[in-house]
Amino acid sequence: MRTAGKIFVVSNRGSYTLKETENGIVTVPSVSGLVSAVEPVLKQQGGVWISWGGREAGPQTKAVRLPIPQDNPLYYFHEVLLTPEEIQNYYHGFTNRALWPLCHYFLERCTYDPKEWSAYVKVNNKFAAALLTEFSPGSVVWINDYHLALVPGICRREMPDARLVFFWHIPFPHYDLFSTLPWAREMLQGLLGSTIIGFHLEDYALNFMDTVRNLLGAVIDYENYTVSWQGRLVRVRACPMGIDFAAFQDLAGKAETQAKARALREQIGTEFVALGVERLDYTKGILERLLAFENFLQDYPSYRGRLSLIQVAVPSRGSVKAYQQLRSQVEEAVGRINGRFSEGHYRPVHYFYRALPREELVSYYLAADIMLVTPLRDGLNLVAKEYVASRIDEDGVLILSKFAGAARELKGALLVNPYDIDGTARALQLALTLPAGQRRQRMQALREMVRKQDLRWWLQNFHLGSAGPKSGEIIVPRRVIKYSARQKGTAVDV
Ligand code: GDG
Repeated sequence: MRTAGKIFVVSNRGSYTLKETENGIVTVPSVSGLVSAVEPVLKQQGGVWISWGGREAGPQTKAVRLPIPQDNPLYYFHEVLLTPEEIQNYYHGFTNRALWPLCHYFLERCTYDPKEWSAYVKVNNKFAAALLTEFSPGSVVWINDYHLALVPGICRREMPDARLVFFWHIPFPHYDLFSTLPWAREMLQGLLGSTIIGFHLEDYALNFMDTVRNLLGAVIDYENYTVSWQGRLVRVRACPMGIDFAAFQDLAGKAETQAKARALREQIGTEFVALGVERLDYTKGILERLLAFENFLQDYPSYRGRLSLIQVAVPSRGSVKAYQQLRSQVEEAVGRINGRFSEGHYRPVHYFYRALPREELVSYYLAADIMLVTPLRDGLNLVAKEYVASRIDEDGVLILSKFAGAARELKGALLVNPYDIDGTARALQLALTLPAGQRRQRMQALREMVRKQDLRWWLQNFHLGSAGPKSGEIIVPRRVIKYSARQKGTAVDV
């Protein structure tokens, strides 16, 4: 079945993981920034989400196309099946051991393996083929993230006039780093099949354009953010994703959510509560945060017994060795801190290795005096925005890493360098002693920003709605980067 005038989303993982049971296929919700951002759009506009549901291809396994939700369909889930070799080489391999660490500046964690690259090419062709069976002219195609960089190039050959919007959700690193990838040119050529390529930050967009200029010799117009390549004009956009502010605000306003938040505070039992929530990933700085918390309790003994940290670590990429190692290290640190500082009923760290339902997550946000979002590097970070949107009481302090893309927008947060363990400990002390008036002022400013630049704002700005850019239309960037300065390698925002 084809769906006209709708949106076709393509991404590695979708909103659900599919599991086979005796009673048929069941859907288990997935947790990620991409899902949080994409699903509301699909629910609103209708269409098809093409993604891998986590199942292996096999002689008995047929790819499915499911209505979501099943009883009252808002969109369809088109499953792409991957073979065990593809899962190993494309997913655990090239995307998780090459592209992810590379784009987050962890060059020492990168493995560049030709076998894994071949699997990446093969799987990108699979996704492109699935899209070609679904696509109907006049629709928007929204391709997501570093897993599928080749899809625009492959599809462009078959659909020369299609509007292919690509969004890169993670940082795009500096040319020096990206060019260490042996297949960097192929990746860029794939991406340039898009009509528009979007990034969260101008820095990422500029890194991309510099890399394209240096590696492909494409002509870049830094003033209008366009790339001329093989007779086509590709637009580059920098636009940080927003969240569904109203949805978080509404959830936070519910009596049940507030009751849950109070119950959580009671259960923890301390005067102050700090919170960290993220996928268990080495980019998120969980270990460094735990060290900062340990140093804090060491250096400010008066807070022992008075401050607890809740750390929710959502299981992620558990079959990749680096993630298994991280889990052991995090759990060892939690054990050490609790061993050192527990007393009577007091437990310093409350650690959960699981995902919480969305309603419960919001009650955690409400219960936390301090939210610690301290990634070592992060494309944007939606958790920081969700905390702010949930704080309808205009209280709470956000401690935010300066290496999270969201730090560019979230003025009002206490910014830290997560590598500076003592600096983060000092920020905790500052957050705990900030007068109520200042907390309110900062939270009001944060809420204003997250409310204004919400998901709807982002969709309009990013031309993902039905009124997208016409061919030949030039998109003007929000700020102009001085061309001459950029050519010398330094960006100057004016
Ligand atoms: C990538 C980029 C970029 C987390 N724990 C639970 C839960 N979550 C949800 C949050 C949030 C999402 O997962 C995480 O989004 P982030 O943006 O913080 O991080 P990534 O997953 O790394 O996302 C990131 C993003 O893409 C969007 O472009 O911002 O930089 O790395 O929405 O709410 N949700 C539920 N239970 C949990 O325990 N239900």
